[in-house]
Amino acid sequence: MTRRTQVGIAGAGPAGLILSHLLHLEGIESIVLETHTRPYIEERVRAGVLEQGTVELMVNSGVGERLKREGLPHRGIGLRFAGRSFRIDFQDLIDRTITVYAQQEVIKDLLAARIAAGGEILFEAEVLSMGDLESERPRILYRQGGEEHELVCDFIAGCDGFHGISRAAAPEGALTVFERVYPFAWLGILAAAPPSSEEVTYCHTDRGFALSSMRSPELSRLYLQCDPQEDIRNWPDARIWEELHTRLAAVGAQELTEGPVLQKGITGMRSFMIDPMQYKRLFLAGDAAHIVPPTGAKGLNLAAVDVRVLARALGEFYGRGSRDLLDRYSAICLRHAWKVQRFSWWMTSMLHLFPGDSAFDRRRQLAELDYLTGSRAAQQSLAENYVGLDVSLNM
Ligand code: FAS
Ligand code: PHB
Repeated sequence: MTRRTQVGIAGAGPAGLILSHLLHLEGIESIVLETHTRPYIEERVRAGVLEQGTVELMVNSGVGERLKREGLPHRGIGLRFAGRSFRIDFQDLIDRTITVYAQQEVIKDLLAARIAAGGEILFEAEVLSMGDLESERPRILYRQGGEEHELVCDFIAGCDGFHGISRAAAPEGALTVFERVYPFAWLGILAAAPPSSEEVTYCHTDRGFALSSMRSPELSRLYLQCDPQEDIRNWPDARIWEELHTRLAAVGAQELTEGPVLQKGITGMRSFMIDPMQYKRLFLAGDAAHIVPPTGAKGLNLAAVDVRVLARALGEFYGRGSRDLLDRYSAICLRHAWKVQRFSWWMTSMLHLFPGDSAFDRRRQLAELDYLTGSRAAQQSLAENYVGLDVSLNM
């Protein structure tokens, strides 16, 4: 079957759903194609920290009511190293905050809004390929219900994540990749246990990085640095708790309360960018275009910035016939994304143990943390990056 829409969106993650919602508010029609089922994407455990700009985007676009009720506003983060603990006070330093609200809750709120507004989200619809990107009628070929279908669009938004097919739809050589793969991964758990810290707390320890986060007063989200080749089957719950106790105690963290582990997994760490983020009538957004190490809590927030720019650009095209912002989409988003990449790399390099690091490197890391906790200027720099940098459309 062949269908027709203005904007075909591959992927119903934060990028695809925020874009579909913002386009709807501009009166622009879209169809979202998602390979998984609705329950699968609503239960997928991922990010947890929303920048103030992302919260404002959700609230100001009418999908933030539950986020306002259930999100946990945080006015700072904790740092622990060499037996010391220190708080970066965002409110005092830059008068802005973050909110802890699980990515899957963002997905639920956006899906509910899109479906209530009559939006078309096709589930179990796997995008197979994209074609005619150079024409004014680019096409998406997808499989649903065991049959192949075609979606003819004015524009295609590739929001299908790092493992999607959108990047490959551009011809060989059209996109340049910039990448750094880190020599470690994060083992993360979601546990039915009260958080071991009031705020998101980053720990540099002699055994490796650890992160104490949360989803609610009853739900903890905890991570520990591990070997990138680790197999989660080698990490029974008892071993995970034991290592978390050891690492968090080493830096004087408050008592860690154990509880049933509801989900666990290992996520590789990489910095990945493509340039440009568009090819003719295909526009890439979110993880399809860039991956940041989660130490800066940026992945979801970066996706939100991309699609806020893309929705504005498509609004100007359909509203005023102007291609100006569409033509500048990639430059605007990459200028922001590279700054976010730098911050995420800096946080990762400061807090993780790198295999092969010398004693000098360890002492340099501790000096970085000592300088940071002794300098208001350095803390303001961390704060403004963590809470979210402003995005300029003028370039
Ligand atoms: P997503 O990957 O979220 O969404 C892409 C969607 O496209 C998916 O629903 C997928 O099913 C669909 N898709 C893929 N191929 C398709 C095809 N061929 N056809 C149709 N649909 C297709 N970020 C943080 O800030 N903090 C974290 O703690 C954090 N933890 C993470 C843990 C894991 C395991 C992973 C993988 C990522 C994590 N991230 C984290 C990053 C994450 O939050 C992403 O930045 C965010 O999901 C980006 O959103 P999207 O760009 O929409 O991509
Ligand atoms: C989370 O709560 O999942 C989280 C918090 C901070 C990060 C990464 C993940 O840097």
